[in-house]
Amino acid sequence: MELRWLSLPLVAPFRTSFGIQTHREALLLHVVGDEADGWGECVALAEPVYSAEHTDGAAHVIEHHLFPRLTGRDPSAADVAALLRPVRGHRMAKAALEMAVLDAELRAADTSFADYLGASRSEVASGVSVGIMDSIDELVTAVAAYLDQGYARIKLKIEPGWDVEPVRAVRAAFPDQPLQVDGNAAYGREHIAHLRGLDEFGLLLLEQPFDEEDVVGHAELARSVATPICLDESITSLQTALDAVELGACSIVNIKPGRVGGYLEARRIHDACLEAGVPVWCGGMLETGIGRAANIALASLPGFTLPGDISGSDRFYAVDITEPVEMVGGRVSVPAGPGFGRSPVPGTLERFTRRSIWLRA
Ligand code: OSB
Ligand code: MG
Repeated sequence: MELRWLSLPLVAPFRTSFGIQTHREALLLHVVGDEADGWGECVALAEPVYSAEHTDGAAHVIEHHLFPRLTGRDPSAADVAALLRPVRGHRMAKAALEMAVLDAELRAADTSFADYLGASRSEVASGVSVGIMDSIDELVTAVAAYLDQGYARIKLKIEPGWDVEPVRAVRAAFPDQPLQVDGNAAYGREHIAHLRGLDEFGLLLLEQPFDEEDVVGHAELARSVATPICLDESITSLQTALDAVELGACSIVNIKPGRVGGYLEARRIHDACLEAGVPVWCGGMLETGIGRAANIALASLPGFTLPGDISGSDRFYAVDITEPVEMVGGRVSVPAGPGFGRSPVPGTLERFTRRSIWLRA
């Protein structure tokens, strides 16, 4: 297996409550199988500011703790999570490894991920996540441009000092557009009364305002505001998803395969939420075409009833490392090819690769 560190420039800086990104430091895994190769993408960010994982940490864990647990076993993707279970946490690292194995396995069987999942939709609704900006005018202009392109839903990043007024301005400019906000854990329970100020804007949801560990705080918030609460950072597994719903901490779940340890666990969360009547949607981590294509297939399962953070490749990248994901009329197409449906374009991959190492089975 090969590990590749890439650096892709973003079309514009992306600012959230936890920092400003100008590049995507991506980590790709390339497994060379007997019958087919497979690609995985680790969604950890360059710094551990969204969650505890980060790119170099994930690479270290994959090289020294995860990959050695698979060598000599030739596991099926369905066995990977169990083999890696002795290692605590590091879910994004585990997810990337399972993803690469699953891609190779599906390619060998000439099966698409959507067919493997049994999903039936051929396209899914495409939303866009809009960063924090320097002024409200700049934000309204950016949102107008995304709506002109056709995006089916707008998500605004918020933080203390950038919430009620920017949302008021966007809502006033676009009274009927589906709109939601994401606090990325920048708030605390002391902000509950303030967050009630968002209730008048008819938001689809308020995503993860409090700390990852403050599930009880989110339950208190959910009882105190009219806007539905959705959790992102707090949902790290099927168990934590079920617990959060049972506690009343959220009524909607953001599913990010990397955050929960892989696409197979993501599928289990989807199934349980569908059964429980809890709407889910697919989050994003500025994936390259590899992870973006995989997310589209996942989001074609029937419980994904809200538009995902699955925009076209050009929302973040002038040049993607794969054939780009295209958003047309607010929708993106479910890949039909084998595996996750996208592979790196060789020259482009080399152009953005900073470093690579081989791990031998
Ligand atoms: O909280 O959803 C988030 C990006 C990086 C880390 C966390 C988040 C995000 C986004 C962007 O909101 C989603 C995307 O990839 O479009
Ligand atoms: Mg989020």
